[in-house]
Formats: sequence, structure tokens, C-alpha cells
Amino acid sequence: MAAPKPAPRRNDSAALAKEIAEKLTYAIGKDPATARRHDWLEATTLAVRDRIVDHWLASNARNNASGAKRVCYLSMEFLIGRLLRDAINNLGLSEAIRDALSAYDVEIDLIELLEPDAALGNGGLGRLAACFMESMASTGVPGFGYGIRYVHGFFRQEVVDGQQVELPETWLEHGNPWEFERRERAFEIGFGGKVTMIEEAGKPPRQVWRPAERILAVAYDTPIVGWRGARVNTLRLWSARALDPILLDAFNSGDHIGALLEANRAQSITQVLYPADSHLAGQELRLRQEFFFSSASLQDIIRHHLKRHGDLTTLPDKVAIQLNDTHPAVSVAEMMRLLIDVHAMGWDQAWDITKKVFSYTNHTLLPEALETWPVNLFERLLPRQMQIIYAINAQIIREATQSGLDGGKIAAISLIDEGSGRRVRMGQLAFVGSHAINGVSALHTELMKKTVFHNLHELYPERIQNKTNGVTPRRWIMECNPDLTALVTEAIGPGFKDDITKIKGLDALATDAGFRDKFMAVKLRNKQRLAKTIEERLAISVDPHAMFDVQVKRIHEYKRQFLNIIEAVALYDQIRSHPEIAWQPRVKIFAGKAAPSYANAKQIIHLANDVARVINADPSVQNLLKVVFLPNYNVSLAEQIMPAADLSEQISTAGLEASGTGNMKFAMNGALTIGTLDGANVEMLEHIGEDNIFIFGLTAEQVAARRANGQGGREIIENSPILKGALDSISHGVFSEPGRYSNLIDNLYGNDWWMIAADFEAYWQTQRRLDTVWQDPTAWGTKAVHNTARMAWFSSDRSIREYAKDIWSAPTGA
Ligand code: 26M
Repeated sequence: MAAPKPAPRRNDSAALAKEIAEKLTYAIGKDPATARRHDWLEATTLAVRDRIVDHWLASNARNNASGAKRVCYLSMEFLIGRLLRDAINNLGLSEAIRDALSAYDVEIDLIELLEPDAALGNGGLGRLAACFMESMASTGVPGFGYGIRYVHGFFRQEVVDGQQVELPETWLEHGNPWEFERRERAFEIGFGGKVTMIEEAGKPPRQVWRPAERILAVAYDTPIVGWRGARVNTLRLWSARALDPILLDAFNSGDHIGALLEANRAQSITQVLYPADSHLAGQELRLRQEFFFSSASLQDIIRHHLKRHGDLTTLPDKVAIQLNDTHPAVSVAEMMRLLIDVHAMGWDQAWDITKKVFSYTNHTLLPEALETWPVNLFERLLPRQMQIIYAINAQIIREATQSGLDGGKIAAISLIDEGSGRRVRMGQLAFVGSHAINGVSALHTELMKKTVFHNLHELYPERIQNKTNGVTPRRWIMECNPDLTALVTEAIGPGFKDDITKIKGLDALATDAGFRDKFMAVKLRNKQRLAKTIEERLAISVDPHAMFDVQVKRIHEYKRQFLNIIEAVALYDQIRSHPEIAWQPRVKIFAGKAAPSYANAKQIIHLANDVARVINADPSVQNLLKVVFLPNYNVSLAEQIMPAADLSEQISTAGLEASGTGNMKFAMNGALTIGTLDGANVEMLEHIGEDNIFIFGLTAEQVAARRANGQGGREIIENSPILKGALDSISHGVFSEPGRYSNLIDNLYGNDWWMIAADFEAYWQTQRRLDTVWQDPTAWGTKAVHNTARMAWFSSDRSIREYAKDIWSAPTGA
């Protein structure tokens, strides 16, 4: 990692106290006597921001001077969460700020909580983008995030009568001190209209797109501080605005209302994040969002390159553009349009440059989540880009024909799906326009080659690579688990903060009773804090000495929260009918949001809440089982939950979870995992060792085979009294009126698509094995320490270094 630049200011708490007080006085207009907590948050944020800006300007100057290759990460989502603690930690100011504020009797831990989460993402994909931004800054990659400045991020979830209710999220309500509006950095974005051929004397004919509608994309920049402030990168988010001249025209001609409507229509593009992560929204507004931020980002990249280097032929030497899933895939066509129509480049050269510049990450194989757009919608909204897609398609089909692929295979790789009413396949577009395509875990990458991209892989066998996900240890160990960080520092020194691989030094201490006790004491304190939150929010009292068994993530059938709930019900039945068995006390904790239109996922939330209400009120299991559904799961709640978990549930149907990243956060914080051989669990098993992780269930291959056989769950259920009993209590109305969940249950008897019946017995047995381990605190503690010690490879620093080397050819500091 690059040596830290000497900070230009003094880092002592007295200097910071003065800076904060000055902000309070001159930026906020309050004095310490009248300031409220919010004012202190704002003053502290502004003081910290000044420190960041010093480093930011230095980083940008260094980039420009060196001319090093820049990495542009295009993502519809950045699920950042809060930024203050991240900034303070990475600048090494934690103690100084604490002391500075305590001089005014202000507790940093309390004011931090007032910062709203920047929830500009749905889940894994958006959070990965946020971890990658932090790791690029920490490993010395000149990284630029490009995305959308949604006015309303991911909805706030409330649970009313056991059911999810969605409420608007308003993170910008009190302003956003982290962002810098760049009014001068604005680009025109077109929609609709016509394409005409222009023929000028002495020049080759060219196509010109005359959009019917034009709006403005305005940049808002947020600095992203790396570890030790060594580098500060930029997250540039685009906001939509009406084009001023149109507005003026309309005003001048007296059409006041018309002008305002136009402005509203323009602004609607960046109003709201689509809250779907696993099925297609399909609305025109979504395609507008995708093109809006893609075009703005590419225009910005080209402008910058021309200013610095003068000539677009060198673009691939100076810029790498990573497409975070297919959401920005229209960039491939838009880049071609900009190069050919606007910058007068020939097709072959433009195509060569495009492929060298772009690379694409796939995050899901679920067929219902693969993006396609109706050709006629595409044509109406983006007529020139549609022409270019046709031209790319013709070229790919030529290449396929030349290499001897047969007709069926050619239809499969075509960018146009002729099957279901002619649709543009965004995955295919992203693939053919990129020199590298990656999956996010070893298993997922292999499945990509075998399934969705089978034929394209055959045609371009060197393009698909694996880049297993990671998470940033700054946020997901140091910041969310300060007690663990202090303990690790005491045990092996602070070196792991600069180089997480050093945390392996803990491995030898797993069998050291003194260390293990301290490790489990940290866990207990974290559990006590979470228990307090549960008590405050839900008025449920849970025993911090019970096993905290946690499943937090988006609610989806493939993630199988239903399997976990059925196990809770089965446990409830068995505890009551077999009081002689040494059951171990457990708290089952759930959290997560369902897509508003996903009926089955909402039913699962309802069921979890119904089951929780009945079990928590039953005195016969009081000390042995509690069920908790914590509403409004977000990054900040995750930061509280991960350090407090004993057991991490990673139980997706094998072959369906591309990677998972929550699995990594839990294990780093010393939770054991119960999981299937899916996504990154497979690689976690390799790193942690089979004695320290609890794997069960069908493999991806077995799932595929069972699905092909169409076996269904009836026979299994009839032969499993425990499962049958649990399903019967759900059906017969132990937790609700009878029949409320008959749809969910009928699905298990029917095709059991998600293999819940098929995997139940293995899951149940593995949970009971975990009970046995829990009974032996030495055994559990040893495994927990091994988990923390052996997870370093899952740092997003490692992921980013692999991308930089194998895909981007970009520099890292180390
Ligand atoms: C698509 C169209 C319209 C509206 C929304 C979407 C959409 C948004 C988010 C589709 C998918 C989205 O996210 C998918 C996702 O989060 N995938 C997860 O990515 C993680 C990071 O690689 C993996 O760890 C998870 O396994 C994977 O599910």
C-alpha cells in the first residue's frame, strides 16, 4: 500500500476541536451552548470533510500528473450507508475526534447515529460497488465511480400487523454535506427522435441522431477516502435537470405550465431507485435511467480523455470501464455512437476500442433477472443505439458463422431474442462489447460458462474469468467491531490494519484459552448491544447467552428464509414434545426487504412475523427459542448485526446465489456458517476448513438433476415426520388463520422448485450438530477464532488487485 502522505494539518484533538467549533460558528451559525446534536454532526462532518479535501486535491493532481490509467466503475447502485465513521477511521482520526468532541461534552458514538444511510442500492450488487470504491482508494487504484443520485433511495420498511409496508426514503431531507455539486460538469442526454443521414461534400455520409427530448445530467461528486487517506477517489453521481434553454423558450412564449411540466418530466429520471433485485422491472423509466447515466458517464470520460490526451485512439491505454451487471450495458452501443457519429471514427476502429475499454461483471444467473428490452421500446427511445445494436449483431453472427457454429447456437448468441416478441438481450450486448467478462465466485463463473453464456463462451473461450467477491475489512471489521479490532491489535499488533492477511496470526491463538475467552467476551458484548436494540425496537427480550442464529439479506425464495422458518417451527414443536432433550437456547434473527411486487417474498415476511409472535408468547419455550424479525434492514443495521452473530445462515438453493457477501462479513466477525455449497461458500470452506464451517444439502449439480426429474416434495414430506409436523402446524393455523400460507406450502408438495423439502432433513441434522458444538464453549470458540483468522482472502482489496491486474491493467499502490 502507498506510504501515507504526511497530513498537511495537525491531527491532535485540540486542532480538531478548534476546527469543529469554527464550523459550528461560521458554517452553521450556532455556539456550543445552543448547538443540538444534529449541529454537532454537521460541524464534525464539515471539519472532517476539509481534511479529506486536502487529500482529494492531492490525489487528483497526482492522477493528472502521472497520466496513469483510470478505472471507471459504472453502477446503477452504490449502497454506501453512512460515511462519517468510514472517513474518520481511514484518516486515522478516531481518537482525536473522540477527544475533541468530549471537550464539548459531545459523544461521537451518539451523533454518528444521526447520519442517514445513503441507500442508493438494493442489496449485494450495490454494496459490492461501495466496498470496491473503498478498496480502490485503499489499494491505490485511480478509481471513479459513476452512478445515479437518486432523490429517494431504497424504501424504508415498516412491519405493520406482521406485514411489510414500504415508505419513501428521504436521505437528502437535511442536505448532504458529503457531496459537491458540479454545475459546470453537465451533459446533454437525448431520447427519442429520428436518425438522419447527412451527406456533406467531400466527406463520407454519416448518421446524425436528432433526439426529440433533451435533458441535462449534472454531476455531484463525493470523495471516497482510502485507508490512511493515501488516496481519495471520486464517486460521481448524475442528477437529471431540465435543459435551461427549453425552459426559457417556454417562459418567453408564455407557456409557464408547459415549461414546469417539462422540468418535472426531466427530473423524474433520477427521483427513485427501482426496488427490485431479482426480477425485471421492465418499465420505460428504468431504461431511461440506464441510458441517462451511461451516456453522461461516457461523455464525461471522453471529455476528460480528449482534454488530457487529445486523441481517442489511446482511450484503452488510459481508461478501463467496468459494467456492474447489465444495467449500464447500453454503454456499449452509446460508446460506438459517440466514437462514430460524434467523433468521426470508423466502425472497425471504434469496435476495437470499445472492446478494449469495457469489461462486464455478471451477478446473477436467475432467468427472471436477466435484462431484456422490447425492440420497439428500444427503437422508440434510442433509435440510433438500436441501429448500432443491429450492426453489432450482424458482425457477431458473421464471426459465429465463420467459426462454424450451427443455426441453433447462433440464435442463442444473437443480441435479439426472436422468441418472446423480439427483445434486446443486454447480457449478450455487454458480453460481446467487452474483452473480459467475470463471475463473482468460482462456482458462479463455471455455471456462467455452462449455462447463460455457454455459446458465447464457445465462440470467445478466453473472455470469461472469475473474480471472487470481497468486502472491505475497514468497514466490516474495524469500524463495525471496534472491540474485536482492539483485541486483535492487543494480540498480534496493529499490522493487520494495513495488511489484512496478517490477521492469520490469530489462528495460533484459537487454542489459547485466555485469548478465546476474550474473543468470546467481545462477542457477548456485541450481542448485549444487539439485544438492547431488539428490546428497544420490538419489546422482545432475548438472552445474550443464547445462540444468535442470523439470516439477514433480501427476502427471496432462492435464499430460502422459508426453510429457516420451517426449522424454527419444527424446533418449537420438538422442544415441546421432547422436553427431555438438551435443547440449546437460540434466538433466530431475521431481517430483509421484499421487492414490493414479489408476493411470495412478502408472504415469507408475514410468516416470520406470525411465527415470532406465537413462539415469543409461549412460556413453554421461553428460555429455549425466540424468533425476531428486525424491520428495515440496511447497511447501518448490518453493522450492528454482523459482530453480534454466532451463526450465519447462508442456505440458498445450490447454484443460485452468485456469491453472497454477507457470508463473508459474518465469518470475519467470528460467526460460524451453516450453508450450502453455493456461491462463495464453496471458497469459504476451502479457506476456513471443513471443521469450522457447516455445509449441508444438495449440490448445484444435484439440484439441476432433481429439477430435471421434476420430483416434487410430496414423498419427502410424507416420509419426514418432523417436516410434515411443522408444515401441518403452519397450515392448520397455529400461527395464523388456517390457509394463510397454503400457497407457499402447496409449492413444497408440488414441484419444490427451491428444494426446501429436499434439503430439510440435512438442514435439520446439521442444526442439531451445531447444538452439540454450542454445548461445548471451547469447541465453538476455537472454530469462531479460526473463522476470523482465515477470512483475509475475502477482503475486497484482494478482489480489486485481481481486477486491476487481470482485467483493467491498472496500477495499484502495492
Ligand atoms: C434489474 C432490472 C430492473 C430493476 C432492478 C434490477 C436489478 C437490481 C439489482 C437486478 C439485480 C440487482 O442486483 C442483483 C444482486 O444484488 N446480485 C447479487 O450480487 C452480489 C454481488 O456480486 C452477489 O454476492 C449476490 O450473490 C447476488 O445475488
